[in-house]
Amino acid sequence: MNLSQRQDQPRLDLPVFIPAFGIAIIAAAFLVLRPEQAEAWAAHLMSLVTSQFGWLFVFFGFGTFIFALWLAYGRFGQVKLSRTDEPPEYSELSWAAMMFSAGIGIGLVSWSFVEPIYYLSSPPLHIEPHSAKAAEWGHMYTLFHWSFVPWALYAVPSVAVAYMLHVRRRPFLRISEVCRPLLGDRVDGWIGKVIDTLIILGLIGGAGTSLGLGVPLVSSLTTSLLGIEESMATRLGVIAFWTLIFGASAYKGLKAGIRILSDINIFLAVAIVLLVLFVGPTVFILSMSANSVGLMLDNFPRISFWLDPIKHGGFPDAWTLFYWAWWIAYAPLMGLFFGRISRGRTIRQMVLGILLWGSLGCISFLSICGSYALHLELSGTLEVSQLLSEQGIPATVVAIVKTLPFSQVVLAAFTLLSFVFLATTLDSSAYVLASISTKNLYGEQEPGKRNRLAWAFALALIAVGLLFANGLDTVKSLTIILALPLTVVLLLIFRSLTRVLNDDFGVAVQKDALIVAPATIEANNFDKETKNV
Ligand code: NM2
Repeated sequence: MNLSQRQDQPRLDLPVFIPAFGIAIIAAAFLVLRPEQAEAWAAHLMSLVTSQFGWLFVFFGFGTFIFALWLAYGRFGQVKLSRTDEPPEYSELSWAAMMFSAGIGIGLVSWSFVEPIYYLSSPPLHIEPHSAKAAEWGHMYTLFHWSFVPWALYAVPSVAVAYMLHVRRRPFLRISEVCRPLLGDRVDGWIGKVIDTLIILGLIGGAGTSLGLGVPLVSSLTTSLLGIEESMATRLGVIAFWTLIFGASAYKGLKAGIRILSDINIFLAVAIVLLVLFVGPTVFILSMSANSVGLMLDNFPRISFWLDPIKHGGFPDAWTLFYWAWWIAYAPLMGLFFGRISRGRTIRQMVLGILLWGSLGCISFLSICGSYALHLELSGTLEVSQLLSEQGIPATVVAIVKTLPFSQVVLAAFTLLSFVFLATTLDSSAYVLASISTKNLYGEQEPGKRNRLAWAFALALIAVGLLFANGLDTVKSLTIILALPLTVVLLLIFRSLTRVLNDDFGVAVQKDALIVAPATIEANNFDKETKNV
């Protein structure tokens, strides 16, 4: 093998891997060894970020939503994400299902029953706690935090990746590559490394919240199913079990198995939600859902920008900013995945598909589960809000699930659902972390096994750390702090997308004669920047 061949082999990208992995390990060690200090630091940094940059997050979220609409309905909406006239690679339904199971995870199950209950006790916009208005707004706000702005945050980087992958035909697994139209060959230098490192750190922050929420929940569900005591040991057991599964899947190629599990998960989620809808207070659930749609339509700009700048009550910081940060943290990862599976769609089909299917899925799930929990509370069947403040999310979720008929079966299904959601989110996170920290990884090539295991280990360590520095706030802080620099990276990606679209199609759309056929594409000389094809 000569030298140039050897240089093209996939290998660890040390300038990306070392700082990112180092910071992850140091953060995890700090959480384990000095949990109280870590908690205090995290709280301090979080309040610094939210107090100084809250405006940035809300402008960014709303701006991304408007940008997504412009992509769909603006001049480039008809651009097809492919070089040939082929139909979309996947049918609409399997495309939507794949996106949903990748884009959503343990977070949905954790919050579905309890988020409106939190808002009932500490409502937005200084509404009277535990009032009827607090219940209505609490229900709506949950849907707001999981629908249009969030899915737009996933949609835009996905279009950028899809364009570079299927039209420019750059075979890559790194986000820095998406910035090539803007930054040119500088993405091969330190700027590219910084972009990739920030993306890795952001994703660790996002996965941290999933772990911080998911591990105790899976542990509580499993122990309650088996009738044993929940403890630190069972939580550590969940992490160990997950690391084992991940190790096996990295070594034995269990990808197909995980894929089947994730398909089963969609069925389980639909079955559970339908059960809740039909055995629960159906009319109340449907009325709350309709009511919240109206409330949201009426107040969308208001709540998108509400920052409570005078009273500083803390609601936007703890919720809206946290949520935007959490979605931002996962956006590059989802961009890589959604971009890959969207060949053959137009930009409009892709953006509207992501916005509508994603929002519809989340709104249905959260609206049904949230209304059910609110009904339990308001009818006095179960003191959900008291349970939540005294015992936390996992115990409350278990108690709510137990109010359903066939509770053992539902509990088993819910446990499986949560476990698989946690496993698939982490599996894909570790996979992408390993891909980004590998050089010269093209097409369908896989990142090295040891690299994948190293990231799985780092995530497991962070999960352990978060168990020590107990508290939802530490978890949330980690996400918000690490997502802040990602807003700049995403802005670069967005600008890069408009640049490349203008370069390739600007003339065509100005003439109002956009014909996206292979011949036009060849004439546009797309390959001018394409290497390694
Ligand atoms: N999002 C969708 O754990 C998870 O559910 C992963 C979380 C960003 C809120 C995704």
